[in-house]
Amino acid sequence: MTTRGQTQQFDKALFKASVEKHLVTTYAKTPETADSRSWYLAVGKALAEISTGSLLETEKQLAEQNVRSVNYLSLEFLIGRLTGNNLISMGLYEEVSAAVEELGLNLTDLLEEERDPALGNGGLGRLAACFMDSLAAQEYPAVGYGLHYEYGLFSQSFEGGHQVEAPDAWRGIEGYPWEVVRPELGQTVGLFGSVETYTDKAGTICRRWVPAMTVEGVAWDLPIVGYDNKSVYPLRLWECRSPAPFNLARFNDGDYVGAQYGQLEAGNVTKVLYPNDNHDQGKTLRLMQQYFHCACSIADILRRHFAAGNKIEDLAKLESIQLNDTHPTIAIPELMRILIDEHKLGWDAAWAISSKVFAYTNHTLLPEALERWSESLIADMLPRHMEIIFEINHRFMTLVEEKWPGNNEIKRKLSIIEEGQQRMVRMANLCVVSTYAVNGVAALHSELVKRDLFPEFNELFPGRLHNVTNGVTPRRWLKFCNPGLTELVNEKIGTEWPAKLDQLSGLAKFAEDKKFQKRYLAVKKDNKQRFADWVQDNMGIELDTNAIFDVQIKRLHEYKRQHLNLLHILSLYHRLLNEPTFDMHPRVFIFAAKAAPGYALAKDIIFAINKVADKVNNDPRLGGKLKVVFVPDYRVSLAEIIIPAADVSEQISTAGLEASGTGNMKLALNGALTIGTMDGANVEIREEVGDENIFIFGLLVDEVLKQKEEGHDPYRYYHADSLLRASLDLLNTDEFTPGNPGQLSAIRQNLLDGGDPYLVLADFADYVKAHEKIDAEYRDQATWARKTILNTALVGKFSSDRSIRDYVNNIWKLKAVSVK
Ligand code: GL9
Repeated sequence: MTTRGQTQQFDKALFKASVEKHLVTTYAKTPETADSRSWYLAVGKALAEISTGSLLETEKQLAEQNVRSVNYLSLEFLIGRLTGNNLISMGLYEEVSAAVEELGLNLTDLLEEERDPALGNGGLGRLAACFMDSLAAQEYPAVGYGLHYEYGLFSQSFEGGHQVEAPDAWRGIEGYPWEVVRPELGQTVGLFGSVETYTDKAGTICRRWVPAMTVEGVAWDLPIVGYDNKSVYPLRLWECRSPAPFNLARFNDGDYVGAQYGQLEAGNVTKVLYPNDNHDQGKTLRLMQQYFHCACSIADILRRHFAAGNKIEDLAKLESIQLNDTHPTIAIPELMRILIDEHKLGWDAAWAISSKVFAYTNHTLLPEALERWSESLIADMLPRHMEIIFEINHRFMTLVEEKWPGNNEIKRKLSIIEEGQQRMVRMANLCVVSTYAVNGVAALHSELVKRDLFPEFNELFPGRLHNVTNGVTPRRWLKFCNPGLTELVNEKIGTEWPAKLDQLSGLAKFAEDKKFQKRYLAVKKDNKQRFADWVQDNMGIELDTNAIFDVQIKRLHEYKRQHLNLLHILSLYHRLLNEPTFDMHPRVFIFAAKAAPGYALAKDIIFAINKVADKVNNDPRLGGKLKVVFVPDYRVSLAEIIIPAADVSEQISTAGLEASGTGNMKLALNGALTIGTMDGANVEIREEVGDENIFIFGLLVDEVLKQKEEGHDPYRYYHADSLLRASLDLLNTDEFTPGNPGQLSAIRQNLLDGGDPYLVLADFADYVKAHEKIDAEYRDQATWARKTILNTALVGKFSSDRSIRDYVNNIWKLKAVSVK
């Protein structure tokens, strides 16, 4: 264990006293009456006391040195449990484990008491959390700005195979021990009202916003503890304390979010996270959340700037603001408004600052995910901002006219304002026009952003479009979640790799080493057992750890094609029962996924997988060769058990649609072999691990586009491929829903008569072939061992430390500051 960082100051006796003090004074329990949860809370509070001190000290030193920093604005930070991870970063894991043992407690059990803060939907929110971890680990000055939702992503259970959502009160009754409220940082945020013209003392005619109402923002800080150093950065989450305007509930009739609000006046703006994945719902309250988040964050950035003694003119020199997707785009007109209306800068001076402060990350090409807000909604809620957006667009259109004189088609295409029945504001266009850097999240995705999404912007603003391939933090996604592999790796290459993941390549030379192979496979087996025990305890399903654990864990979405996986399972079921010569190594198909509450087909797919699971898990004719497990309530802490146990990683999106993926990286790092399409970061994973150590199948991006253009005919595949036909037709029987045929036919219907929008049928045959290859290669354990070891060894590139260095060098231009 590390000896730098906070370790030196640790005093076991003092720490135990602090835990006991918090148990009594903060949680009103005696050591005799305390249950495991109270002890966890007290330990968390005692640790938070240490990290809060470091947070304040970091804040102080950075302000004194007045260094450039990045502000990461995101509506989502899917941080997962903090206690275990912060212990690792603080270098206190063993010490605290020993201390709590003296109190008669077991640290591993205590850590299980922590509820996951689920303040995000999936990859985009988890990426923000990994990035904060890597910023702190490398001491690049940063503040994360998000929202303090009362309810995080809904918790999921199954009733009769159907998804049921329940609110997620992640803070519990006692509050979350790691957070600290900062009343002195409170903000007041205006809404609605009108814009008035007035003449100032100098005789200038000015515009200003007169809001009709205000709400209060309260800051909560969570500590982002730097790995093996003394820096602790704030993740600052804004809570709205005032009730939302009561007529808002109207806009949310009958839906999941509406239900969380209950009585009209009960809800405040930050009550609940919107549970959508790659889908824009356009709800009024969501815009209000976005503006509330931006207004509080921009005001806080300016507060820090002025508190350090700086002038407004120097803002772009000292601050960069990264917009995580278009969700915080309204920060741009908000800063312009403050610069012009409050600091009295002229348009050009204000634009010179603003356009050098903001940078934007695009996370998706899916058209249904690109945010557009109706002009009338923005004009109503934020009238001054709408004026500013019009002015930005007006000036931009002049630029377009200069470049392409008289070309109205290009103007219509690029305009921030989309004309139509109801005029809409295109937030992505606003971002590209108003930022100094735009990036995609994997090489392929960034190319497609340039080629297909913003080709003319690339001509207009050469050099503005970048790539930064995503990454994951090796602290959580290897060192913390996989202690067995960590120990083995430490023994072979030393202990520096969690901060220098490229060093994993030092394992490659052991890939053929029989002894090492055996130990590596033994670790995998232990991890499979740990997960199998979890499944036995929580779901009552028995798993054989000799089977191939084949894992697809991610949000449920048609483009991610969980239904392609399902069709393959149905094909195996069919062959086991109908092909006397068919043989396969035992397989466990493991799914975990939440569906957006309003996404009917996604819920149908969950139901179908659950029904198929019920049948195959109990069908003696299959000889235990086929098991299907749909683990409920997918969340970060579950991923931490599933990923180390995976043999196969399913990354099977339609090519061109998964911007990057990050689960693919975590799984490869933990030694799962990828079966995947040439999509997102799969392309770069293949580059790193080599074509022999990954199973690539399916249409390429341009083949997908061509096939769509020419008109994809699902029935052509259906008639030509008898295995596909048999698999699809099973969905029309009552094989899995005894007595109720047709309960699963919506999926078949969508694929055949719905036109198969994600080309599932086009990739089916190649997918089946790739799985046959996996089956054959797994049976040869030496081959498999070599491949799985090489996956761990060769994915060092996908550390989020490298992603952050890419941002720092190419976009943010920060210098690391070591806190003393
Ligand atoms: C996503 C992309 O779909 C992923 O491919 C990408 O890895 C992540 C992070 O860049 O961003 N965009 C997006 O809206 N989501 C992503 O995961 N969805 C959720 O976060 C639920």
